[in-house]
Amino acid sequence: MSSKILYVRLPCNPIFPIGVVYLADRMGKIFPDLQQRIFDLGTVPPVEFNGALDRAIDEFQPNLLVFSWRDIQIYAPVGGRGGNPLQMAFEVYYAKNPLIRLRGALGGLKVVSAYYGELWRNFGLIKRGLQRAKRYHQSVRVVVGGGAVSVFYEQIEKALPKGTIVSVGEGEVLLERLLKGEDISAERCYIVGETKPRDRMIHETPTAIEKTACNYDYIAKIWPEFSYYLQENDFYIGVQTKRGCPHNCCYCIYTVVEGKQVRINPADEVVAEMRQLYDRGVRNFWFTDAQFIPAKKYIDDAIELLEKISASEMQDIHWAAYIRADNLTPELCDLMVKTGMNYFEIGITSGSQELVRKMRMGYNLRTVLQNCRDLKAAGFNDVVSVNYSFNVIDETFDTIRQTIAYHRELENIFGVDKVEPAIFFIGLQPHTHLEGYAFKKEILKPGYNPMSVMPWTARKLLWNPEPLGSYFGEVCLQAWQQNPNDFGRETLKILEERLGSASLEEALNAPMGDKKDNLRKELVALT
Ligand code: B12
Ligand code: SF4
Repeated sequence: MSSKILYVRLPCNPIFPIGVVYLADRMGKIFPDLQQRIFDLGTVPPVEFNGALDRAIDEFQPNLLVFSWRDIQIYAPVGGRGGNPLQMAFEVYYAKNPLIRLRGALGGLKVVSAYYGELWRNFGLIKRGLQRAKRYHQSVRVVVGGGAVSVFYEQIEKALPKGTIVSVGEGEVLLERLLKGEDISAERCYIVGETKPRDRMIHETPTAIEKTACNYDYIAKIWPEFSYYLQENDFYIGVQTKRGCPHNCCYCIYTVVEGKQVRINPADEVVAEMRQLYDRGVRNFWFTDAQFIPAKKYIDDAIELLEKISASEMQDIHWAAYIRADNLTPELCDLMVKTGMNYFEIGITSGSQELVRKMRMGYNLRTVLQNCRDLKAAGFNDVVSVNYSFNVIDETFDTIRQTIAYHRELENIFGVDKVEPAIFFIGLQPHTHLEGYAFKKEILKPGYNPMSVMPWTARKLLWNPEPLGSYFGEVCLQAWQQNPNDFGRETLKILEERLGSASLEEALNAPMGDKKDNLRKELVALT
């Protein structure tokens, strides 16, 4: 029987479903006669999810259902899913005023029920899709994958129908093998009720594939709603230029999901893909790489790509990406500005070199500053988002002061209004060094459920351990109260008022030695 694949992107905020687009493109190239259809629940209003899924299945009658699940975690310092989950959690855990605690609890209840509601709704959609498709093909198979599945592949087993293939990381090779009827046991996957995920499966190296430009003429044929993403002209459409990240940042799982081996997509193919989107009116691109310039040795690849974009006559485009700003050169900075980079995120996590080293991030903060100066000199005048996650490992009042000094220097370079401090607290993820650290410190016990948002577990997973946890809790609550619309800047302002700032030199040097005694003394003095 020939295969008919229906790709169902499970409900998601409207982010371009680049994962299923790439999968369908690749399968279409390998199997030209294959019948495929993309169905994106991200473009469907919630009340219509069930009906729309039924209709898509009735119309297409697939015998292979590919479900793509993008995100599950909700610990973001922004609104959504019934409120600001970080704020509500902090109100419950740290507010002294019982009324605020109550408000947090009520809000938290809403967020928690929305979270579990969405989880069960998605599992329900998978089961429903399977039942419906069985009307047409008893032997229909279900495969699930995507970012959320890669992170939580071990936890979702219990909630999925028997026989579901659960995939970790990239799905191209797995789907190809499935369609060829080949053995899939060596792939990063398991089958619910038949096989178990291998120990440390996520750490297995993904198989490299040669990426070619996505054929958007083909995609438009198999995806009737493609134009939905072309209507808004401020929408950033995903384009992947490479896969993999060689770093070891203690809280990050990208480096295992995508693997440490960086695989560069040929620059000509990337440009050809952008060109097709450009011709359809797209002007904003998000390079969806874990890191656009993962290490120094990939600078030349980034230069080649940007030179080719520059030569392509797509002059009025903008692009954004996660950028390790320690890997820039003046030439690269010029090209970034020239090709229209108008937003980037630097995840330095802390402005203290000492902590950056302890978190195994491999950043040299002095180099980052120098490169930012080069970028400014090249004419970059847009917004840079700097991600700080306080209190990851061994934070002290001194390291907070250093972060303040560092941030103020970034403001000196780019301008206060151009540097957006995004204050996160890490949502602890499985298979990371930080998880290992939490086991060692007995904050978590092996066997905990990383998907749980029940208050007693969430308190540990929303990483903000004592002795500084309550202190940060109190500062953040004050920031939300004083200036909820500028939470990041307000938090830094309060911290500076309370603790002062270090000198920049202190921030940039990573002195060895134990500051814990100082921290204890300062905490006692504050209480
Ligand atoms: C780039 C990125 C962003 C960009 C997206 C920009 C854009 N316009 O596209 C920005 C910064 C906006 C972003 C935001 C968020 N993101 Co994000 N993001 C990523 C990142 C780095 C890459 C995603 C990507 O597009 N990759 C390229 C495409 C081609 O790969 P893909 O979609 O994963 O698809 C491949 C595989 O997953 C697989 N696959 C996909 N579906 C299926 C289905 C089957 C059956 C099979 C077999 C395989 C398969 O094959 C595909 C092709 O190889 C990932 C981390 C990572 N390294 O993967 C996180 C990630 C997807 N994000 C994540 C999250 C949580 C978020 C946020 C919700 C964060 C927050 N709390 O605010 C937000 C909001 C997103 C939203 N829906 O509104 C999580 C999701 C998992 C989770 N923890 O819940 C990830 C995995 C990071 C993480 N480890 O936590 N993100
Ligand atoms: S550089 Fe970024 S993507 Fe790479 S391991 Fe560190 S946090 Fe993760």
